[in-house]
Amino acid sequence: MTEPVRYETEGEIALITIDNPPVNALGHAVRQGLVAAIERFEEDDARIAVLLGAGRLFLGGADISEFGKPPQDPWLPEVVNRIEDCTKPVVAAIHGAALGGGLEVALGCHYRVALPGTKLGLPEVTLGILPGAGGTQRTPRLTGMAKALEMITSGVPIGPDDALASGLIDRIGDGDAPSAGIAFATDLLSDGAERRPVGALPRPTADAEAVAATEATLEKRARGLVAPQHAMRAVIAASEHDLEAGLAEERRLFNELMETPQREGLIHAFFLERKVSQLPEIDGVSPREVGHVGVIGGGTMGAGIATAALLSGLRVTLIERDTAAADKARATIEKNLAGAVKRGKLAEDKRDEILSDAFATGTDHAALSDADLAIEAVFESMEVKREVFEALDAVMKPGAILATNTSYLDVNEIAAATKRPADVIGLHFFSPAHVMKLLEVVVADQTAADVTATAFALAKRLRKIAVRAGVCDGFIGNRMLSHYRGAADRLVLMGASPFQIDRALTEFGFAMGPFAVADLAGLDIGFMTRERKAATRDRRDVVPTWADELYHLGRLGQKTGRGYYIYEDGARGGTPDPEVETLIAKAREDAGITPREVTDDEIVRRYMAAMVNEGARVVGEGIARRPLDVDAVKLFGYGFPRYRGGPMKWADMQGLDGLLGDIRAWEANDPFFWAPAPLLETLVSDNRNFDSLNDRA
Ligand code: 3H9
Repeated sequence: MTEPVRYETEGEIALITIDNPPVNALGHAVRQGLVAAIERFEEDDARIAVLLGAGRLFLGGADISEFGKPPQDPWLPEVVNRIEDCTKPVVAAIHGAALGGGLEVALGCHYRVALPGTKLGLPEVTLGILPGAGGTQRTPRLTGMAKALEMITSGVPIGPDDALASGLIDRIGDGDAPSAGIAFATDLLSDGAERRPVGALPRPTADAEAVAATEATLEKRARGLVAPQHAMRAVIAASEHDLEAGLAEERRLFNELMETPQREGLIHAFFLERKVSQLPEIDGVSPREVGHVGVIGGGTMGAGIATAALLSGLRVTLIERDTAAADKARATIEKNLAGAVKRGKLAEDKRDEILSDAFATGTDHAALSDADLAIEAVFESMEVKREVFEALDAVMKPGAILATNTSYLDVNEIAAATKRPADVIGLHFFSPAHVMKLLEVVVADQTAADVTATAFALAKRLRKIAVRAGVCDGFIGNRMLSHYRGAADRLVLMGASPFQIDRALTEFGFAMGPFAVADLAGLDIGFMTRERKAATRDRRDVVPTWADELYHLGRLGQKTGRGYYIYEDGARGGTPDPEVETLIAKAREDAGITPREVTDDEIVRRYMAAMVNEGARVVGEGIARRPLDVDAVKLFGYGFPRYRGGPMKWADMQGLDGLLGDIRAWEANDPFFWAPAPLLETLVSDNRNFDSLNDRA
């Protein structure tokens, strides 16, 4: 094993290199090595030191995997102080990224040079903590309060130009990091430059205006989040105290955050985002080449998929049934791309190039004869899908992948319409497909491993989070949705209103409640799903007759201006509709139910228990490989609050035995709906949690 911190000298310059792949996280061995290197530098003849990161970036921050374990000396704040106190000057030469504790180490150095393209940031709030190694005190001493508040409460990194202008770095270098560092150190030596500790700079001037602006931004963008508020207070402390007292306040606030469930949820989300694509079945399997993608169907979904593919540099041919429909799809894609230009995600000339060179429409499947992958996004009907797949099978080249964007149909049955079921897979995008992060990769019985690997590689290229799912009605996400929506419908019969339920769940942290979501998607979707399932429905199941009535009244949600809510003049936010309450009262009466008061707490408890119970079934049946796959689906496709980590993480944090106790109690009155998932029962009796299953294949 190589040393995590190397020490070399080049003439009068010492080079201290942190080499701890993959991201040079500041784990225990690195911290020890850094202190030892500084001590050695103080003792030898070198006059200036350059601190470097080996590999593709400078330093990725504190080692997040150490959080929650007993701390080991030296702590990062002590290491940063030790660098700052070094008796000879130290230069940070930054390339790639200096993030979190990594930037704090650079701020402990006396000078900073960064290469073009470097990201400098303090993203701790995205993990539910704050910069705890002096970042909240040293940053404002260099940049002033406004910039420091912005960087630290948003967590968004800045580039070197911005960093130079705001005083965070001293120079933008060229070449590689060692040469830029050595060049800067050489200049500093010839100028006779001395140590320049950031901590010795005067404390920043208080800035009430910047604080008020930050408060307003947090109110809008970070409601319910503790870390940005704490981070703001820590930065304010820099303007109120000397360094030592400011650092003590930073530590106090940092320690408080370390104890919060939000920190646990956000760090779980950080790791699952990376682990979700690590699957033994595709480990070491080479994906197939994909350069040309066919999309069949140019409705909202197909056009969104085509847009996502075009934005990531793929060639796209979109097939529609006639020229008019193809033109309409083209217009939708042009609108989507114009949106990307407006948001600064795409240059205007690049957009023109995409539309003229990379995009084509057609009305004949034969136009896909040289496509590497076709994604079908036509009407949700098995008959229609099978026809499309037969047509694709006839024209597509050997080795091409045939994918369906179905959201619940049986992918095995679709695959059986072709002579190449090994090349068939489900790619379930979420609308709008060029925006939503989630991609469910539905692996059918005969799907080849390299087809699955290609789906994961494609997701990465499209900058989406791919989650492996097995075949069942609704896969992971929609299968669970239909179950917990069932819990919401039961809560309505018990006495809660749809509006109270939505409010309680948005308070919990969901982006939207289930009834507002249904209005957005269209009430016809829920109605069709109920119709489709009618033949196989258990007679003990509850059918929301009031929702069916809304459908029959033509109240389909936002698109008709009325659904559960009323949308005046095309407004996106609705107001509760008293007529809905009347329909519900009638449904309760018909069912012989006397409504009772339902608390917000009970709403959350039942809704979440239903979600977790079905999630446990999904994992128990192998539809999701691991609980973290369920969490990823809900976080990236269903507006689940990231700071709660996902439903299975939430359940672990609540305690599975208590949750199972609730489910068993409700089961007594409604045994059909509340039967506990066998996996949940097993985990409780084995005294284990969902997380214990996350490392399995
Ligand atoms: C902090 O610094 C607190 C201090 O203020 C106070 C302390 C007292 N630790 O993302 P990738 C793993 S908090 C441990 O795929 P990329 C990651 O899980 C920290 N592990 O690479 C993955 O593992 P695996 C503040 C980490 O090139 C592998 O490295 N810093 C850490 O796409 C590759 O990661 C941050 O919040 C870590 N800090 O992106 C930065 N970082 O292969 C967090 C990564 O087993 N990191 N790993 O799945 C990032 O944003 C990105 O990883 C980075 C590289 C941009 C650095």
